[in-house]
Amino acid sequence: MIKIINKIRIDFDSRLDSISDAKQLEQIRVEFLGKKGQLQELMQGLRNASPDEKPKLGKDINLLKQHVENKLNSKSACFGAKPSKKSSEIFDTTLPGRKELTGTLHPITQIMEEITSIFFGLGFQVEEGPEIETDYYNFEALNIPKDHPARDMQDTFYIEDQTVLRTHTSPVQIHVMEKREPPLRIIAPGKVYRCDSDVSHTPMFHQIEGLMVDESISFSHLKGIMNIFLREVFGKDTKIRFRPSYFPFTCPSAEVDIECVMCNGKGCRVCSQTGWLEILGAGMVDPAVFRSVNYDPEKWTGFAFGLGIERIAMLKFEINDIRLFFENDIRFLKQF
Ligand code: 2NL
Repeated sequence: MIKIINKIRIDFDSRLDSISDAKQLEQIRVEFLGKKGQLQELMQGLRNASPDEKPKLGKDINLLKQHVENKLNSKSACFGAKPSKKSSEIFDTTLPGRKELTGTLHPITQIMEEITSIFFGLGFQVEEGPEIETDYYNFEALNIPKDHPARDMQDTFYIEDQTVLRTHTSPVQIHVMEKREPPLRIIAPGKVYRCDSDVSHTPMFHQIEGLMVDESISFSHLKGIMNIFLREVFGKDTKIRFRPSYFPFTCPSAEVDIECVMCNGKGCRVCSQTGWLEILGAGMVDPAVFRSVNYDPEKWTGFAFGLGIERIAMLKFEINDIRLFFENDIRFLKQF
């Protein structure tokens, strides 16, 4: 049997030397290591060996097996593919590469960037500020005194007695006015917080506020800028109307509507049969606000406006539940 083992070894070595491709290599592998291969046959022959020969013969067969495996493996490196590996492990260098999946901006971020860049083009500077504010910056300086009904309207999250999560981005403009003299053209985009939750309200949402202060700024400037902005976002033929309204920080105040984008003014469920959609609130800065930042209301006038990003995004993308923006379901997000 020792002779057979040596013969197989010599036979294997000379066969391996003569091959020239991976296919022949695989043939040899099957012939020697396969289920019906020569080494398997040797193992079966071992059963008939005498008990004192058996250990030595077993050891020799194992050494031969190792020799065959090692040589097959190093030879296979010459041909690229490794025949001793499972087909799933073979690396096919001819396959095209896998594409890297790229993400997209969140729809809210897209709208924020779009609106910000429109105002940037109109000469407005972008300003940011803290999301945690004092009662003074969120309310007092904006002419919203304690016990004023407007405070209840805002459903404020209180952190401490005099500390709140900002309910609008107006405090940003107060900070800027305290630091700088007019003329001023700024917008303040960011997160705001109100204790409210249903299909059209979430406790955190996004707002953009704008402020323009100079000598002899009038309501016509406000109308002009709002018209340019709304036509840019909703299309150049957008119909726009101003309705009288009330905010403690502006006087006079207005709400600005566009013709319903769903029904083109005919009346539908989205516009509650009115044909109009409320888009933003605006007005001339109340003299009381100017006094709290030490601006002379006799010298300076200005307009301000505020709008909710989620509301704009819902109308633009025809989304009926605001909560979809915050679930971060990839099937929702990849549509934008
Ligand atoms: C709305 C209405 C508005 C303002 C925000 C403002 C800021 C300063 C002074 C005066 Cl510092 N006004 N902001 C003015 C009018 C309306 O927002 O419905 N927002 C979603």
